[in-house]
Amino acid sequence: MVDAILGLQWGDEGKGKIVDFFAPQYDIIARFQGGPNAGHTLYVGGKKVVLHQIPSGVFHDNTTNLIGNGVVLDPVTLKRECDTVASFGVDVKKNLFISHRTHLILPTHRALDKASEIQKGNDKIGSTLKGIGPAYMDKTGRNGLRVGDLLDKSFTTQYIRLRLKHQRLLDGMNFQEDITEWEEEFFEAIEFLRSLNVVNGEYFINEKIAAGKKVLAEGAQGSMLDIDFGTFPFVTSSNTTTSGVCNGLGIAPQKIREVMGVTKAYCTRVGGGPFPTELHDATGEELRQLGNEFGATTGRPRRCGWIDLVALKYACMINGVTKMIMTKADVLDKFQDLSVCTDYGIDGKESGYVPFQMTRHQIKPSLKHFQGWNTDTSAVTTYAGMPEKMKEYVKFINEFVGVNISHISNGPGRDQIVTV
Ligand code: 2SA
Ligand code: MG
Repeated sequence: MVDAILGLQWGDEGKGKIVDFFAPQYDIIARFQGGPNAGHTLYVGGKKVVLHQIPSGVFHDNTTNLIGNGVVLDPVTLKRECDTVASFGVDVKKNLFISHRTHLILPTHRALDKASEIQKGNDKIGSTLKGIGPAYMDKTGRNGLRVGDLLDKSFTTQYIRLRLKHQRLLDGMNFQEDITEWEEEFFEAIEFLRSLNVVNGEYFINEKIAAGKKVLAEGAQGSMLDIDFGTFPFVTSSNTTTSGVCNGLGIAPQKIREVMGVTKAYCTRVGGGPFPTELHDATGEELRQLGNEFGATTGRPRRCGWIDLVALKYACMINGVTKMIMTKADVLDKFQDLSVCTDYGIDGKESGYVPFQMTRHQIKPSLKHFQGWNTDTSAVTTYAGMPEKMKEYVKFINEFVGVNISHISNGPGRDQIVTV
């Protein structure tokens, strides 16, 4: 049996904390897509840790953590993360497993990512520059190198061949970057990677499922950044939605039970691209400050706005969400008034649909206003103890989207989460 935790917005919904919260109920936590572009923030013994590629279950005893084939893996970042995790006394050689089919991010992928963004100029995606897009291009273009290739004697030859191809592309883009240092680090890191548990991921996970083990699939980024269903081209290069769980781990759809969708009580986006409910005013700034909305990987300030129920309903449909988890509800504690978007005004007409390409239109969100609860909720431990005005807000969202919120996170702490 497999449950999934996925982001329903543009990433940074607080999935890391939620996975960490639910982790004790599972035997295996598995990442199925994305790579070092993710930034999953956890608090372990009061200390902040940001994970990028290692599943967020790694700090729990008795959980097995799997990096699935759908991930693109940067060995350098992985080694650094493993060092961090080891400083908390976790032995990754015991509880971290990596699929042999996982594609590798090479130093030249990162250079290509940078070159592509420069070439796009004002239309740049706002990529995290971790080499994600180029690594997935090499996967679908059938050129990429995989973790399993590391165990082959010809790896260095294959590496040099691919680097040469990248070098030609970079020359064509008139982009030069000295990758000598990256490459040194890369070769050190792959030595380390070889010492980890590289497994036949699809058999590994299916045999565990057959033996009755419970799997939690941990999504990265969010549904609106999905390569197919997100705000293309301002998306990431993987399927961040439920279907990605099947492809990214090698499991069949009927094995998936709960799909837990995580949404903030408001909305943020980092990088370029459309964001209908974005607030460019003091309220947006207040959300950013109160919510500490800065990229966990890049430190970039996140764009902030009201919750977008048109997009949320769409994300629930695509994912087959069975329950929603609302995070950062406490960030709204100080607001007198709140708004939610219930319709898009597209070319003068109201629409409840996410359009083909948001950038083609000037989208004017229709907002429904709510009175804020204006109480400090960060220490509340039961839903009954939450302010009535928050309950009205939650009820409206549940009814609009057609899926219920089952948990509300009211602070970054492990214990700050309330069951509805
Ligand atoms: P990429 O690097 O090619 O995947 O970028 C493509 C777009 O996807 C967005 N993206 C993200 N959005 C939110 N959070 C992400 N993770 C980090 C975090 C980001 C950070 O947790 O904060 O630290 O800046 C993430 N990863 C990718 C990205 O902004 C582009 O719009
Ligand atoms: Mg994040």
